[in-house]
This record gives sequence, structure tokens and C-alpha cells, in this order.
Amino acid sequence: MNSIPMRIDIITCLPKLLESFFAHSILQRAQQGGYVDVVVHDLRDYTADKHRRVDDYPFGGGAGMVMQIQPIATCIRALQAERTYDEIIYMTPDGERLNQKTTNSLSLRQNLIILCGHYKGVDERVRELFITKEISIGDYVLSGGELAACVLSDAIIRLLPGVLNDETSALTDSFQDNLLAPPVYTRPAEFEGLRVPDILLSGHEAKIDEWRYEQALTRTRTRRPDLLEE
Ligand code: 6GU
Repeated sequence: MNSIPMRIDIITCLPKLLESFFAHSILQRAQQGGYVDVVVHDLRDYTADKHRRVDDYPFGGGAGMVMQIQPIATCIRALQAERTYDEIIYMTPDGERLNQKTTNSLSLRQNLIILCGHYKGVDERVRELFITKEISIGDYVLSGGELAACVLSDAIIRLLPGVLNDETSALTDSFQDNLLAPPVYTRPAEFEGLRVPDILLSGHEAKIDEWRYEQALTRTRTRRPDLLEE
């Protein structure tokens, strides 16, 4: 290990949902390898309410419950007493849509808080007082911000140097350079008459790179022309 692990604190009313996600695969290895510390906080541990409630009816009436400011404020302030946070992120469908540029930039930060929204969302004053960034993972509504927090954390953590076995592999992902990734093949070289493109078997590195770049361009042009316009 050569540097301080990145720290991600996730605040949620469904801690179990997140714990199982981080207990597996690359995310588990990233934590065991000392690249990241993910700490999940149960909002109910921070409420002053004797029934451990973290939500209440909306002022002015209407459907759905609203997450109260008190437990969130208490939790965030307890965390801020321990370290300085670069961003306090609120996962919400009305946030800015997540893309690779944002995950790249967040992967360079040291300490992050991610707050998961639920029900009809959080009391607006939470956003005013604490939140520095609001992120959505797409134009559809999830039942809670937990899955979105997992998506965001995964996208960030895999970019931390050393987390992926092959360090160059995150650099050739789709969306780095605003291009989709080119097609890939592995053995066998022929399956039911379908052959791998000859160029990939040629051993000619420069030609292969060129082919991949052209494939990436074609694929982006046909599937996601919007990426080329950016
Ligand atoms: Cl961040 N939260 C919820 N509840 N739904 C979403 C989302 C977030 N992003 C897309 N849909």
C-alpha cells in the first residue's frame, strides 16, 4: 500500500441492502487491498425519536413521506467532526445525470459522503445546509437511492489505481474518450463457422490498435452519436 485509502461514508435507512453489495467481488477486494474504506451508516442510529423514525408527513399535505433533517444533520455532523469531506452527495432522480466525467473526477477525491434518498425525498433544508452535489443515475425512478449509491460507488472504486488487476483496463472502458468500447473476442478462433476478425490474430499491434479505434468510432456513431457531439 502506498497511499491513504479513499473513504466513502454512505448514509441510508437500509444498511443491509448496501452491506451485501460491498461484501463481494471487486468491491470487497478493493477494501481488503486498502484502496478504499466504505462505511455504511444506519440513519436510525442518529434519530432523536424514541420510535427510531426518520421520516414524517409533508407540510402542506400530499402523498408520501419526507426524510427528516434531524437524523441526517446529526449523522453528517458526526462524520464531519472526524474528517473534512470533499463532497456530500445526495442520490436523487432530480440530480445531475451521472456520466464517466463525473466518476473520473470523484475518483480523485479523498473523502466522500453519499446520502441515499427515500420516500418522497429529504427535507429541502438538508440540500441547502449540507449537500454539495446531487446525482441521478438515469431518467427513471428507483424506490430508493441505495441502488444508485452502489452504482456510483462501483463506478468510482474501479477507477482507483491498483483496484483492477490490469491497470490499463479502466482506461480502455467505454466512455473514456467519449467512445464506446470496440468488440472483443477470446478462444476459440472459430465457433460454429463464426471467425474472429483476422487482424486480431495477426500479432500486428499497431494495426490492431487502429482497427479497435475504428470499430469504437463506428460503434459510437451508430449506437450513441450524441457522445461524438460532446
Ligand atoms: Cl439517485 N434515486 C432514485 N430514487 N431514483 C433514481 C435515481 C436516484 N437515479 C435514477 N433514478
